[in-house]
Amino acid sequence: MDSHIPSPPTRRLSTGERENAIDRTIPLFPPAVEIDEHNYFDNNDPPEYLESMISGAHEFVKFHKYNRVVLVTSGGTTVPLENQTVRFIDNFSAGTRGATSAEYFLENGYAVIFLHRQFSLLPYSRHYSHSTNCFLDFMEEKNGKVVVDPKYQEEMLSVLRKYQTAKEKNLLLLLPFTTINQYLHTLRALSVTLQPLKSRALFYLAAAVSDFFVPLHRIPEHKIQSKAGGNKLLMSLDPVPKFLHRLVEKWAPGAMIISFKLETDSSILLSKSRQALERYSHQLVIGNLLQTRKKEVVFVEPDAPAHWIRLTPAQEAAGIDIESLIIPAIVKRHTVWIKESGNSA
Ligand code: PAZ
Repeated sequence: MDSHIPSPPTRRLSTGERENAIDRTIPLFPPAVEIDEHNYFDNNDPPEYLESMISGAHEFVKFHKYNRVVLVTSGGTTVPLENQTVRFIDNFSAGTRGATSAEYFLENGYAVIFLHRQFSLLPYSRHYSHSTNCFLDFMEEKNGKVVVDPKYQEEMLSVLRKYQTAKEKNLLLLLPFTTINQYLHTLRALSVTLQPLKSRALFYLAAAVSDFFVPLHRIPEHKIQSKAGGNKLLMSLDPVPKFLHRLVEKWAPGAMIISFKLETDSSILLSKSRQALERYSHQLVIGNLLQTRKKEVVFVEPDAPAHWIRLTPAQEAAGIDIESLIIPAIVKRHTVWIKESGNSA
């Protein structure tokens, strides 16, 4: 008897084909307008701690009322899938760009508000945390006491001094976030807090902010259960409103605003950066590619050709941070911005 066993249907679970992925070539979402701002902030509650956090920030800004203050955002926002959150969507960012940049801003005389993903890298401690070395590997025992291993002494002393100076002079305010909602509420409230500084305020938006989220009214309270017989979790995510234009026009008028644009496809980096600049009307977009972000970035600004900043092979081999080149270039532009605005610095 001729038995014919049918071959199983071809299953295309994940093809890796472009058309099945998010299409990054479609135009950016339109910028949020006033009604979008109301819709978002009226329907997604602020974090409970926001008021006390902002009162600390207010004191910090008062203390630095004649200085330049930079708000550095750093690390990735999460998108919770449950209100009592067991699961969430995250992204790759460790906060290296933000934490390293904050150190160079401090070196250049800025006071820094560091709005960062909780437990991501922090200025100064980044040298000894999240590394393949456990912090205990930097220590040794000597005469029954714990001391720093002599081979790390010199570098650690230099880092420690800078850290202590920042603390003693009240130059660094660390403010954490975890979710996209916490980030957006805090960013808006901080922007308003920085308004008295006018052009002396600088925004350096390096955080990797989620593009999609689950709005409060659709988020389940408890852990999503797997059901017998069901093997798929289908979710629908809304686009996160693009508030950069609101920030530029309403939340922080007069401040200098810099955003980052991350891409993985080098052929669209420049056009996407230019598009963001035109769309949000701010002062500078710093484009970078995931693969090369630690050794090259591109400055895209109005009325100027794109300007690449690159580490030389020798600088790369010597472990020079690209942020040591990026920040002085920004400081120059900020000085011009302050002068042109007629504000004293
Ligand atoms: O945190 P990290 O140093 O690993 O990465 C930094 C970065 C790539 C997140 C940052 O440089 C950046 O591009 N931020 C904006 C990302 C975006 O386009 O939303």
